[in-house]
Amino acid sequence: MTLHFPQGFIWGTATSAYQIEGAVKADGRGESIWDRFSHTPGKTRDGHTGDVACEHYHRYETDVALMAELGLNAYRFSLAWPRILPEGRGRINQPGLDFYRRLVDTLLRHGITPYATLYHWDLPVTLDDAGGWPARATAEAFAEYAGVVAAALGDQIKHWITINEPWCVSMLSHQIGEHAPGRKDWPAALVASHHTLLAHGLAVQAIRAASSDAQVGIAPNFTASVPASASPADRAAARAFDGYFNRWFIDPLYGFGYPSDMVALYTAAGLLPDGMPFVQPGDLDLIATPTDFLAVNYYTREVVAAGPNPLQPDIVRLDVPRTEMGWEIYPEGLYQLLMRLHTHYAVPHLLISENGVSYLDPVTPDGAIHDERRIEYLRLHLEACHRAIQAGAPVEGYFQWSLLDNFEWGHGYHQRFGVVHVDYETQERIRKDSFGWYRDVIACNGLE
Ligand code: IFM
Repeated sequence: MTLHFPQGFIWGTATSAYQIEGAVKADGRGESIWDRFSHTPGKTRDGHTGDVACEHYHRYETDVALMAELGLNAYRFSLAWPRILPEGRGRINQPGLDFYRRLVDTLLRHGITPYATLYHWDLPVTLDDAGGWPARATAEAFAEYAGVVAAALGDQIKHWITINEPWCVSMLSHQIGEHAPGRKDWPAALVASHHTLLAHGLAVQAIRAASSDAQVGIAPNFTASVPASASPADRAAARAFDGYFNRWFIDPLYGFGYPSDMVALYTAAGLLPDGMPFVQPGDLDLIATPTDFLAVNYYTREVVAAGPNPLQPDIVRLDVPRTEMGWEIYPEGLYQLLMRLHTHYAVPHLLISENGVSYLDPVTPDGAIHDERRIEYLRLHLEACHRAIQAGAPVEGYFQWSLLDNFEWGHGYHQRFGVVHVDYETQERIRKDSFGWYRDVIACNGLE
């Protein structure tokens, strides 16, 4: 049976600056927290860094040609803040803006609509040295940066995503410490989470002030949280995990404020020792400023059982097929998420801004890459997306993660999410089988 997507459906791929650009010292780019973190021994696997990555900074024309061959009508990429404001605020580095102008010109020439993410984790180090995301000033600096970029590029870029994955910006980076800047301070992470959302709200205003026809959204990452059993304890644990990972971010964005059950749990655990004085009058209204779309990043679920305390659940590892990242393949979670955003949060416009999978399929002697498992993963998730659309969820586009194999943060180059294989020795791009499959999906606007 053919599954047709609505007419005008947006078909894209997604990438981010630090993961593909390389050229970290080119044309006046400043240093970011990921430059510093990846160059700190022990922080990334085998000490990999984004210094060279896919050399996209110099090879963007080749990469846009691949996008055109795929038939994409949209491309999501991120701008590197330290290329544009090397010190985080103040001085503008024109060559940094010029690079994105060249990229966007090339996209538009191929009929590909640019979706620009402003923050995909490469905070200028100067701002981190001044306190980073736990400091309110970082949110204000972000708004300044957003205004500069929208004023400079808003004539051509009409779609903006403020922050990629606020859970990662705050929790993964400040509580768990796996991502730059690598802190392990839960109270500071909660403050950082607020400033990340505040930065989004301030940036929505700054972008709209600079570019009146801009469409703006944010891209939280969601993980389905499923109780390991029907026991009240496991259900409560799954609810708390959902609060920690999902509701803490989406509730304030849609006007519900911070979830009171989570505030109570964090308070009981001593993680909000002074309450929440960092939430200043007016902040929640700013955060809940209506946006033009919600961008959704979705990959997997966690199966959750009661643990030593409500904030430390046991994550149960079922014996099920997993991706190279160890993530369970759970397309039903995408369907449920889209329906929940539609029914509970009443989100009027939804985009799937990331969905994809890492597998390490070899290059065969004939130079091909037979990544059937990626095709299957993408197919299952597109089916889930289609089912949600049929059930009324206003899903308007899908951005596959990722166009190219790239620097997968702490995993370095040991994970490969691309529909295009990158040989990091030669920078050769090799189309995987999934590339042809996705091209066919786009060409017929659906799944055969
Ligand atoms: O590569 C990342 C991306 O930067 C953010 N979302 C998840 C992807 C896969 O881990």
